[in-house]
Amino acid sequence: MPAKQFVISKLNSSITQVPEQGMTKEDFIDDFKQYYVHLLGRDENCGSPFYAGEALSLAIRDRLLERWKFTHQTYKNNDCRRGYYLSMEFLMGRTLSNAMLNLGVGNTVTQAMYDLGIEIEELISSEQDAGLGNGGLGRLAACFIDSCATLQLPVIGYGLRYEYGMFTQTIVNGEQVEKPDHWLRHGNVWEIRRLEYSHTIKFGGHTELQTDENDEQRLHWIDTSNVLAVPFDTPVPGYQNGTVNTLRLWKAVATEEFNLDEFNAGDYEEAVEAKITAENITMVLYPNDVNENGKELRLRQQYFLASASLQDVLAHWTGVHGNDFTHFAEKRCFQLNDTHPSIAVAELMRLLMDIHGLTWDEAWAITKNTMAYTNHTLLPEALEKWPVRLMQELLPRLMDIIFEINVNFITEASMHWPGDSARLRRMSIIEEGDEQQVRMAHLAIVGSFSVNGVAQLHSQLLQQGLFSDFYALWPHKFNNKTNGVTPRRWLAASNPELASLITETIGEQWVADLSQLKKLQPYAEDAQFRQRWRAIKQAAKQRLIDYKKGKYSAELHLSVDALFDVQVKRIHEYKRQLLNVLHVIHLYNCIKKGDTENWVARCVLIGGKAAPGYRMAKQTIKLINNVARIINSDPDVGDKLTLLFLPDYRVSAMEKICPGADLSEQISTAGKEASGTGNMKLMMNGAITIGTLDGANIEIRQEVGDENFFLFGLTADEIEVKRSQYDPIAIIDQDEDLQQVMHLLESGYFNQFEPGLFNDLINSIKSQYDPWMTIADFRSFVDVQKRVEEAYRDKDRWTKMSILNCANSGKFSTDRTIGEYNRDIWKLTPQPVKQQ
Ligand code: B0W
Repeated sequence: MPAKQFVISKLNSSITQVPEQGMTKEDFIDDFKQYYVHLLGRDENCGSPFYAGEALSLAIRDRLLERWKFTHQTYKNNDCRRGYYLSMEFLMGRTLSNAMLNLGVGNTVTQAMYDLGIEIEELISSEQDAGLGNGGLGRLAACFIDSCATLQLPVIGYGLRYEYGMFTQTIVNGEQVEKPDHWLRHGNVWEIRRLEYSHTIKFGGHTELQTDENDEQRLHWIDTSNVLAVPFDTPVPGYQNGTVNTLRLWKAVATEEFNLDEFNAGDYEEAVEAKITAENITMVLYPNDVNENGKELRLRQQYFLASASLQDVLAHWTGVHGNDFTHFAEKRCFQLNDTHPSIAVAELMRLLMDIHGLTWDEAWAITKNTMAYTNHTLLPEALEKWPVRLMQELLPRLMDIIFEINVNFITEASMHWPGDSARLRRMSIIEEGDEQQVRMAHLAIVGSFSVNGVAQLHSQLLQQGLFSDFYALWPHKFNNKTNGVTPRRWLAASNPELASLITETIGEQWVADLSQLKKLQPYAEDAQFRQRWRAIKQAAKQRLIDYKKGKYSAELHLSVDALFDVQVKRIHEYKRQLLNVLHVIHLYNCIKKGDTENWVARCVLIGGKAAPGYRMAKQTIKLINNVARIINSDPDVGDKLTLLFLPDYRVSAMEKICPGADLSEQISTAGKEASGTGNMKLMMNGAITIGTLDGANIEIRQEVGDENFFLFGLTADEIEVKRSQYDPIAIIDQDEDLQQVMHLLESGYFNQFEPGLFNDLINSIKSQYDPWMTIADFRSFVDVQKRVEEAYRDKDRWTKMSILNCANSGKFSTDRTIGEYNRDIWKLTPQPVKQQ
């Protein structure tokens, strides 16, 4: 229910009379004290940085709120076309330092806190990560909304406000142990609850034909269990441009009438249970990443997000245009972040027909002209399917609509391929079999005007493989949008020393136009510049050591002169952390054999979470920790080699890791990593990639040149050709180094008191059916690692490569990615916001 107009207009007039909050150091000190003392009730005796962080965040938030309001007004006044990014994940991380940077008050605020005897870094570090995502897909959504605001595009992010985000990972006896992440325990100063924009979401019940007042028959979805969707808004500031967009996250709340009914019937327990069931919907993020899932609660989450967001957009529309949807498709556009919110296709049909009275054809024309779908993975285990039975039970009206969409679609496709029943069966939205299933990707493709992959190779593989039938039918729908990362968080904020050197050298425009980094290229030849670059990298490595040493044992042999070799990402077989471990064992074996001529000291850092039910991934973590324990305590090794598993890898950890990385491990089986985005963050911070021709690695290599990239491994085509005669045992037999590595592993050297512990892992890579073909790439990986060492020994050469990697990372800004989404798909007009 919108607030009454007269109240708003009064508020408006009074607000414009309030002077804008000041931006001087003194203004921040005043506001900080005000919040610290009067709102939070703290004084100088409170030692915790948490409350000081809250007070400062509130002072910053005030400045965002003003700009937020002006941004709203601008969009409203211009009645502009708008975009909506629907995503089950927004992996935002921390907010304070990013907000300071984008507001342009970093130095002022740092100084203000300093004057109060407070280290700004302490406040920044005291903030909890908002871990509302698994990995790349969720972080991409967060980078995207940062870029939308920076490009001044009218885009709202819609997601779920999970009470518990991605679990906290602890390591006990080398094994991953998951702890719940109750990130909202101490509240969240950045969010604003907007009860007045709540919506009701239906589940269950059944449909019934009823005759309406115009004597028309209409389907009604009745006898449902309802849940309330309550929005919480977070401001999303653009980079120093006055724009503040919105991230709107939905929380599930039991409806009052629902509980009252039960309560009045005298069934208190059932009323409580119903409340718990309802509120469970947004209780916890599923930590599965690209692994198998299919839980009913997950489908409830997906529908809850889709329905709440669409109702919100339609309520706003009818508030301005009444029930006239003639221009809706010209003015609105939805981007579906993978299939997770793709039930939106059917839900928009339902809302337009059943609630707003449009005909099927009118509703379908709107739906297929407003929905766009991004695919993020080719892995079959991640392709979502929902049993028809489950959908009929939970969302009966939606299932009816999906059947009808499918009938119309099959009719269209059969005109294109008359009699080709095998193809039609392949393409159908409904998969036949023991149990009928809804193929969500097919629903998303049929219901959208755009389908994109997230890197060139990935989009090409979609067109030639997974979606080839659809590509043949509708080639115009398909396009590529190579991923990016926001340079604000991933360079300007996380690596301030390097950022200052860059700004001093080429000016400050690179922060909002990353292609400017190219201007650094000539400086790779400047010895003085190289020296400064190297000093900054060494200092970052030292900070990383201090951070790790503070957290773990002090006896570790860590030196800034060692090569910092980094692989941080979700643990998955296709990402081949195992290949990395095989190489580490090989290096260890060389040391033990005394084969250490021209040795380059190396510190291998591996971090990432395994899905709690993914056995092989969890064993990989255990293996890394066991190998680390042996290597790090072997006196023969000393400082030649260190292996570290970094527990609880997350956004704020990556901000610390990126600046200190030398080598970026991107070693997935070719054709399996859709894009990768960690590869871009590391490149931007001057790390050099060792990688396969997979995902965005290919484009990274194109940008930086072959001589500044360490390429190895089979290509995606070669992998598929070799798969049928893959014989890992024969490969092991012919490679002495590999034989010795396998011998160490199989002899139980790393699991002396845990016999047989790694048998499954060992057997998996020795199997001719190993889908990830790890053994196939071992030799070429080890050989190119030799070339890495050779390059690293030549400090000047390495530093040049590092500078050139950063200088050529401009393409991998999400400003470029979002620019392309907008040019090809959304077609929104930038809306500059005037400071009023
Ligand atoms: C994430 C979560 C789930 C789930 O919870 O069910 C399923 C699939 C994903 C997922 N994540 N699918 N692909 C990704 C990653 O997306 C990023 C961003 O595009 C890519 O860089 C990665 O290559 C891809 O694995």
